[in-house]
Formats: sequence, C-alpha cells, structure tokens
Amino acid sequence: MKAYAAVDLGASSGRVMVGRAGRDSLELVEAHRFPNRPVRTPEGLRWDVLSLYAGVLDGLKAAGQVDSVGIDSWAVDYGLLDADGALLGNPVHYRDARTEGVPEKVWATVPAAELYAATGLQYAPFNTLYQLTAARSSAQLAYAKRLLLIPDLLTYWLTGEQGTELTNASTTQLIDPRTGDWSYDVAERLGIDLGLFAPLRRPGDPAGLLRERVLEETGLTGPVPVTTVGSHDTASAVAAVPATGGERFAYICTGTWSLAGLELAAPVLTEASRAANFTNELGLDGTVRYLRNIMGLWLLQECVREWGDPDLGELLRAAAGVPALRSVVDAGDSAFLAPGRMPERIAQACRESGQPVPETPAEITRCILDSLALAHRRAVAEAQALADHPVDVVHIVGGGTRNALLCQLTADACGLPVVAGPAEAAALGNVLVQARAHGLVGDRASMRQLLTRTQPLVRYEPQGDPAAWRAAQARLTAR
Ligand code: LFR
Repeated sequence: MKAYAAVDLGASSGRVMVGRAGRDSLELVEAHRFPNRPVRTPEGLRWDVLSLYAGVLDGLKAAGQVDSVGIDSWAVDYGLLDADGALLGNPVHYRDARTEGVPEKVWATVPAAELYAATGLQYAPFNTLYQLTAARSSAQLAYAKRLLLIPDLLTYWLTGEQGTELTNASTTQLIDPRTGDWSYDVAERLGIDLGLFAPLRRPGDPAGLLRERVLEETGLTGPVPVTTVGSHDTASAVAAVPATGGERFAYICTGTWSLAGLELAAPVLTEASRAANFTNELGLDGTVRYLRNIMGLWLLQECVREWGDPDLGELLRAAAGVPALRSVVDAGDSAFLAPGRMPERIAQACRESGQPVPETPAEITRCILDSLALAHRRAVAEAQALADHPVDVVHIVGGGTRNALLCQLTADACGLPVVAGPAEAAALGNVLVQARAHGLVGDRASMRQLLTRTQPLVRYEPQGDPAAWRAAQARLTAR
C-alpha cells in the first residue's frame, strides 16, 4: 500500500485527501478541507491564492507521510511571476468582469470559426486567451516573465520547478487539440507571448521534490516527489469515471459546474460542433474531453447563499414535492455566470419566457434541478450526434452524486440509466494518476476497473414520461 496526497481545489473549497492504493484496494480519506473565498477588491474579483497555499501546507501536514503529492484545480486562471519568480498580484477570478466585450475584439483578428478550427475550444468569456487579451496593456503583464496556471503555481511554490500541465493548458485556448502542442499561429496573431508559459508536462511526469522549507513547514520527511496529474480538475474527474470495459458511456462531472460529454480519441472540430459550443479539452493519454459547460450547482449554491444557508437536505426534500417541469431556464446560459441575486435572475428568466414564476426556495430549487437535468439531457444527446458516438449509460461523478433528486431527474431526462459515483472523482483521478506513475496500477482501463471494484456506486433507471422532457426542451428552444 502506498499513500498519495491529492490536493483538489474547487471554486468554493480546497481539500487535501490521502489516497491509499494497493493492487486491489483504493480508499480516500479527507486530511483537511479549507474554504476558498474569492475577494471582491476595488480592482475586481480575485482569488486569495496565499490562503489556498496555506491550506495546502496545513493539509500536507495533516496528511502525514506520503509517497507523492499531486495537485488539481479549476481551469483557465493563472498567476504572473516577475523576473525573480515572485508573484505579481492576486490571480484574477474567471468570473471577474474584465473580459466583457473582449471576445468580439479577439474575433476581429481571428474569426471565431478559425479559432475553433485551430483550438477546438468552446466559447467561454473566461478562456485564458480572452483574459490575456483583456490584460494586454496592464503593468502586471508588462512586467511578467512567467505565467503559471493555478496548480502549476502551487507546484512551483512546493518544489521550485516550473511547468505547464497539458490538460489544464488545453483550456487556455492556446493549444491545438490535434497535436497537443501550442497553437503558435493563434498566439502570434493575437500578440500573445508563448514564452510566458513554462514547458509543457503531462500527467505522470515528475514535477520536482518538496523543498526543504516545505518539508520543515509540513513535518514530512524527504524526499517527497510531486507528480504531475491531470491538473485540470475535470481531467482528473473524467479519469475517475468508473466505466466498465467496453461500456459506451457519457459522463457528467457535477459540482459548481456540470461538464457533460464524452471521452473521445480525436477532437470534433466541425462547424456544427462550434455552433453547439462543445469544447475539446485534453484528457489523460491523448484522449479528448468533448463536453459542454453547464452552469451546474452554482445556480443553487448562489441561491442558498442568498437565502442565508438553509438546510440543504430539507430544501431538496421540499423541492422533490414541487410539481415537475413547471418552469425551466437555460442552464447553459452564460447570463448566469456572474455571482449575485441568483433567485431574482432565475425568476426573471422564467417571467421573460412566459412561464410560471417560481417564488419559494423549494420552487426555485425545483426549477434549477429540472433545468440542470434538461441541460444534461441536451448535452448528452448533442454530444452523441455531433461526435457520432452513441452511448448506453451516463456516469455522474463529483459532488452532484450526493443529490439523489438531480441524479434521478438526469436519468429521466436522458432516458438512460445513470450510474452515480464517486463523489470525490477529481481527488481519486489525481490519486490514480500518481499511483500509475509509480507503477501501482496499469492503464486507464485498469484504473477504472479498480474504481468499479472499490467505490460505492448507485444506479438510477429512467422513469416518468419522456414526452414531458421533450416538451420542456421544446419550450426552451422555441424562444
Ligand atoms: C470545473 C472547471 C471547469 C472549467 C471551470 C472554470 O471546476 O474546472 O472544467 O471550465 O471550472 O475553470
């Protein structure tokens, strides 16, 4: 048995988990969880990356002696370093408003269709490419000698070594998904200096050893290697989809976001795929994560925050009692991206589309869950059609697996069986890639077999009237 520390940073909390893996066993224990509280400064919304780093150090201390450490987090965001390697300012949060109006400027130089053909990335205002364009004339960027994506920044602080992990780099919109290398032409036309990025590294590559100071701080005995994992949390989560061999599956990684799609051998770069706003992010072993970003449980998290944090279990029970599909909103709409006033914005969207306006927290919660299930249905159906890749089952992984109502509604909406679990997919994917790098598990398929043998999974069969979902979908698309 070996022990691996998986640092997994989400939009609202970070955690350090210890995974113990053997040839036929895999268990995960939480060593430390800490809040991730973005700060609204006079300049805009920022990540408190120092408090995250402190949380990582506390977590490693709580984890105790481990054989390796791996880090994953949300995508697209980065820190800039000066010539001495010191951080220039707090990393900007992807929900910050600085990219408003920027995509249009980018498309004036590289038309959106060309950008998609070259990078395969969905349109999302927060893609690193748009963030860098928004920052073009900032003093920070002028002084910057290095750009490190969030997990790479923390790895650098832990080990002193710099790199750019590929699965996360693929969310910058500066990578060609066919080659897994930089999209030199796009960068050049947009005046983005690729020299800012450290050399690419891949999941499984060594990322240095914990520095002396870190060993002192955490009480660990060196040498402790840091291993590159799928540092984009969604890449790690997809690696931990417990698909059985030969199964044709779609996946939905649920949490703050719902990322719904397929694991493919090659990107889909067609115009139809661009129009449907599917993304081709890179996964483990040269795979493509062909998926759509759906607003996810963010919609509910924001409402719950507004309602003063009521008991979630009770809220979900009450929502289960509300009549189904009375009103739905487009959970893929980036109008819901920014924080604040979420119940009001959802009510407004229902009002504008001539549907009954949900009023109580239970009604709004039901509206959100129905809308999410509907968005899941649409993404799963469209991904299959666009990639010509039919599936028989939908795997739900991540925090949303704890929401039984959402899982059942997703099965009903998709008209397919849903297998839910594991909840801590990103951390498990992180652990498994470390275990693989150290020779403990074999290929991707055997990683997944280990998950199916060791993790509790719940199966939901589709129920109810498929016509009701078709009608709700038609109501949304008619507008
Ligand atoms: C999920 C996620 C998504 C990415 C979004 C923003 O945590 O990583 O995959 O699109 O956050 O970075």
